[in-house]
Amino acid sequence: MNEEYITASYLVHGKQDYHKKAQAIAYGLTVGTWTELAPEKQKALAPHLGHVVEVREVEPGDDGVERAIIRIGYPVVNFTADIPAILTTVFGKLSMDGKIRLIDLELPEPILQQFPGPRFGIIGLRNLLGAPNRPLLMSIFKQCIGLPLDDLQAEYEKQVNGGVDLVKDDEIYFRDDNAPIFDRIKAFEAYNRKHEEKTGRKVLYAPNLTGPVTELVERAKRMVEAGASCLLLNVAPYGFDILHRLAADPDVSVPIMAHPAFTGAMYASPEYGTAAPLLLGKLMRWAGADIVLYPSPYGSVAMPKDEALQVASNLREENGVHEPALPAPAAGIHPGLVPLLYRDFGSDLLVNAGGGVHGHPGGAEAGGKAFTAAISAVVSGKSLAEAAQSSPELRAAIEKWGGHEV
Ligand code: 1AE
Repeated sequence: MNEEYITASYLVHGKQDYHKKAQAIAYGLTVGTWTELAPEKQKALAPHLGHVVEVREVEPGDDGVERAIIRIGYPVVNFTADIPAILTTVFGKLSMDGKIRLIDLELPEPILQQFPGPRFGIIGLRNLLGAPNRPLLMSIFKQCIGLPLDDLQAEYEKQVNGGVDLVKDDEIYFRDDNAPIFDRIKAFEAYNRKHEEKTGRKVLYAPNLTGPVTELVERAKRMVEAGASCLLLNVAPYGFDILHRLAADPDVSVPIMAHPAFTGAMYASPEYGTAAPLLLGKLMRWAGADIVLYPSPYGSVAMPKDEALQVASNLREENGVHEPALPAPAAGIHPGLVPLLYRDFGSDLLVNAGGGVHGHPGGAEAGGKAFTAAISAVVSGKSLAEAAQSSPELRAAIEKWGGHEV
């Protein structure tokens, strides 16, 4: 890769002169007009001039619409090393200019090195949890808004006793007047310690980091000081740069979990916005997420399988600089889907469920046990049906939601 340029790839929809469009982007988003500039001005601005890397027409789809992929090189000297600078340059005004979609970004290594990336990554998380090679399991608090701490504590204990590795707050949990965040952290982390003493198993709790954006780094530090072992952040509503600043701060010394809230407004259209593998894969990882939640190809909020796999690949594959981040393809996941997730995503996967834990006929503890039985089964090459013979919790889950053997 040319180290002098950041390369952005776009999918342009509709018949047009793609070369002219590409040239207009390369000039328009770097030095403005070019050919009309006086020679001395051209000389001064030349280091800042974008260039067309590629224009490739793609086969029209079933809809018959013509499309092309355009790749533009932007001089690195135009940027500060942060996601706001990159997104504003390569897809600021352009994002509003007709049917055009940002599908990829390639950063040269010297720029990539200026992004924090995951502090823990997959290996760090596995070390923290003492779980070297199986898929990890996370449960999500549900129906927590308005509940008093005692009720939440009881729910927390059930989730942990079910055998999960992590418990996260629901991402919509902002008003916690009846169970303030620092009280939750102290209570739940105390239970984590007790649980570890009894079972030897570690559990991480990810409280929702919320509040005015200018206060988030300080608040995160106070949460860590209070004992938080992980943090949940709704990255898109707050902006990628706050994730970057949290991940880069040595005092925010716990894994950061990125929730995909609001990103559907950015990636879901095939013609506009930003492709999910870039948004939820590369950008989240560069900015420092250790774990990234996003829709799985199954369940209630589905993402097409090829996209979901590409998000995971962008989170996990070698990029020469950053630790791999852990994908958590989620939403509507129940134990019967574990074989499909394991087949498609392998071991470096966080199985994540809210309703699939709490909605178990035997309650949240049984829900966790059903998932752990399903995970043990797939890892040891057993079918769900076989595993269900020795796990009444898994049997009940399959009776309720069905089971998918592969
Ligand atoms: C892709 C995000 C999933 C999520 O945040 C969530 O709350 C899922 O809940 P369930 O498992 O669908 O109940």
